[in-house]
Amino acid sequence: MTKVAFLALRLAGIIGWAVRDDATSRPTAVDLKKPTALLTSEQFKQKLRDNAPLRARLEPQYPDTWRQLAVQARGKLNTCVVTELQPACCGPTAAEHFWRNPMIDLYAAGTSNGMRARIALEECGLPYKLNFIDLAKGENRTPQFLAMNPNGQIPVIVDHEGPGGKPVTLSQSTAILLYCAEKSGKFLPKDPATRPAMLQALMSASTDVTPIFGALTATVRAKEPHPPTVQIFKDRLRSFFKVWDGQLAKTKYAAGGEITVADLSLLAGWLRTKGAQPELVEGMPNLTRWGEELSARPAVQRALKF
Ligand SMILES: N[C@@H](CCC(=O)N[C@@H](CS)C(=O)NCC(=O)O)C(=O)O
Repeated sequence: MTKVAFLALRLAGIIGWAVRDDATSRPTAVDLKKPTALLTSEQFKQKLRDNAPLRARLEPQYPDTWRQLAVQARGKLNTCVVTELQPACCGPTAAEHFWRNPMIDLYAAGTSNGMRARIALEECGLPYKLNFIDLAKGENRTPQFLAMNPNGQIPVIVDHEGPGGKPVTLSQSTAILLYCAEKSGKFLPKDPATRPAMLQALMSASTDVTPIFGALTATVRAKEPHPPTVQIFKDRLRSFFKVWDGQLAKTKYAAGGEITVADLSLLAGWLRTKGAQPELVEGMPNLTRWGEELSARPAVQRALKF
């Protein structure tokens, strides 16, 4: 059999499977999207590895289906049509969800605030597309960007299906974090008694740690750095982390025994400080234990790849 004939048969088989999978009258993946590319299994596996938005979109809602998808990618098929195979594997409901559920657009760069927003989207399992904004090139100052955030600051999200089905444009990394938490129902303690501690921890992470890190970075990068000013910000930031280290000696996470938005917020500040000024978080075993545990989470790992 020629290679072309083999691929044609394979294609027919996969599409047939997609149609058979859909036992209801709902539109199938085949109706919604035509196959666009034949991929080798290696290319397909790579696509799965690279496709964080696809994972973010499907994995939380369809963990079993996702595993099935991964298994198929591992060996069963030598070739596949990626646009057909993904929904076909997931059955009609997931297929509809996959093709119809609109994405959130994230405009960000790998700064602490950008990380905070992306960690929120990944951890909350919300489907999104990253639009990288190159701050050095001034991409945050274009008329299009300023229309989304007149302050010219990343991160910004555009949720094409916000409350009431209407689009929402949102800046401020902590607002985005809370928006994602509310939208997904994750990382906000249900018990009202634990909410004050969560709010305090969230504000400390978002309004003490991150702005001081930002001020420190600006003074370090100034054309003519003023060492005493740099030192003031370094001391201040280290003292905040020292308090966090003490807190994390008493509680597993920032606001108690469960991971909340406060942890996701603090993590962004800790990771950036550890990367840029490691001495400011050194010698803090509880903070290190906490930071290493959280940063090993697959969703966080995905969020850090800018
Ligand atoms: N409070 C804002 C701060 C955002 C912010 O400072 N963004 C920085 C990057 S971390 C930025 O876009 N700077 C570019 C500029 O101001 O020109 C938030 O939490 O999102």
